[in-house]
Amino acid sequence: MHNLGGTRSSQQPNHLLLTADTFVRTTLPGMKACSAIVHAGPALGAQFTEYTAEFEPGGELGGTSAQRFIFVIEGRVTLEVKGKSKQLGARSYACLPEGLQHRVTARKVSRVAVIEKAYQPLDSVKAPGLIISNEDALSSHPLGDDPSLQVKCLLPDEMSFDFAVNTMVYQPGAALSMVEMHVMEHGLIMLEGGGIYRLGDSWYPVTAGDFIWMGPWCPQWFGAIGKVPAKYLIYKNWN
Ligand code: UGY
Ligand code: MN
Repeated sequence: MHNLGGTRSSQQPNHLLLTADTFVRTTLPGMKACSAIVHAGPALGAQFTEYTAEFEPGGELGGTSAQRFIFVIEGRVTLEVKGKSKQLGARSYACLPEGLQHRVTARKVSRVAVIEKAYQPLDSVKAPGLIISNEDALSSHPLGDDPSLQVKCLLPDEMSFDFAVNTMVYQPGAALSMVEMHVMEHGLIMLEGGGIYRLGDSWYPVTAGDFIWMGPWCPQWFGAIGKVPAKYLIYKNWN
């Protein structure tokens, strides 16, 4: 049915909600048999770039001059780096330091969240090395004292990392205990379930597949609604 121009997507000065019905695909330089849904980038005012890469069989990601974080949402990709080849299935991820030559290819249809950010070095802190892991291998901790809201930190809590990527799982009915306002910006992909996201002075229904950008100090709150847990992958600039 025609939606008569209606969508949940919304662009505001300090936040952006992108829903699947408004996704436009493009090919980024170097991509082969692969397209990108660009969610956030400098054109928006963000200090990082985030996109979902959709691979066809034989697909390949282009290069980047920035550090790159990849998280496999669906399918399987091959990461070739430092002379080794690693298979990354669902929920596997890698964090590739700036300047590290690598290839990301897929033999079957796959979807990968990609985050790229120019590294901001700190005096006397060594830049981080390569990280390859799977979310399933990590243990979670409650946010604050709420066991119904579990966080997994995908990157080590070390000053060498200038960003963090976490997954957050809310049991139905669980919510952030406060409206957060902070200097860090966020890029968020809803992976499962849904609920209500407060962004600025608006409350949005959100569901799996949506993307949200939150600018610095954007008022933010989430409550999970539905019969299944809500889960999202969230980036923030850090340290
Ligand atoms: O890490 C965070 O700032 C996180 N609690 N924010 C969010 O879920 N919107
Ligand atoms: Mn936050």
